[in-house]
Amino acid sequence: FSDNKITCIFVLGGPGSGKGTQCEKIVEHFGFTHLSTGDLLKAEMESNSENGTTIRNMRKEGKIVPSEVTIKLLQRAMQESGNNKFLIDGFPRNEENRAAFENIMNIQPDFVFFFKCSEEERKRRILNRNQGRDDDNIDTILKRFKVYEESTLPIIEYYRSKGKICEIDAERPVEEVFEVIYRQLVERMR
Ligand code: UP5
Ligand code: MG
Repeated sequence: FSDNKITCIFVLGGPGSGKGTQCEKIVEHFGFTHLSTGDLLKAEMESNSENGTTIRNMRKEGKIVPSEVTIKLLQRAMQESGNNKFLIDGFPRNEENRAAFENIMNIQPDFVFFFKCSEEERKRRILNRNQGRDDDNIDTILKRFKVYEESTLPIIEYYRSKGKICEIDAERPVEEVFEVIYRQLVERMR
């Protein structure tokens, strides 16, 4: 990683695989700005913007919001951060997201963390989360899982074919997962 270029790491993995949890820990130790597109979209929805209704409806069905909406929010957050090192959590989720990001932003990820975790464990985690997320009900959870399998797994395979996947066993306890991530980051940022 050089200082004057943008460093970008995508963090992908199924709903409940621990993307947000691990990104927060990475931020404590490395100088990244953490941008969860799911959180950015939720904030946009709650701000009563013109896209609010679209986002609310898509979230309820676990569907992927069109990239023009998501990328606009990402661009704004990246500019406002004043940083040049980004952890982009939960994006790109499908081919349309991926192509639009690479074309519009002209940024390629340095690499992609892929959090591998069984559906059973992810379901358990989300149902235990209990933070009042509008999409943490069993109906929507199953839809999110399906969309992930159909649309996001192919993106992971795309980056694997480019040699950019850093696969993490995300089934283990939070601290153990983070130890592996920490070592990977130290190694890759040398
Ligand atoms: N937990 C975490 N790690 C654990 C561990 N190792 N062991 C035990 N427990 C662990 O973790 C989930 C829960 O598990 C927490 O309670 C945590 O304490 C515990 P979290 O870190 O929140 O997992 P994460 O992978 O971030 O799960 P999240 O539910 O956020 O994933 P999603 O990908 O489903 O949600 P996101 O917010 O990214 O997207 C929501 C919706 O927004 C999507 O369904 C979609 O409709 C829309 N969206 C778009 O359209 N476009 C986008 O680009 C992004 C989102
Ligand atoms: Mg999350």
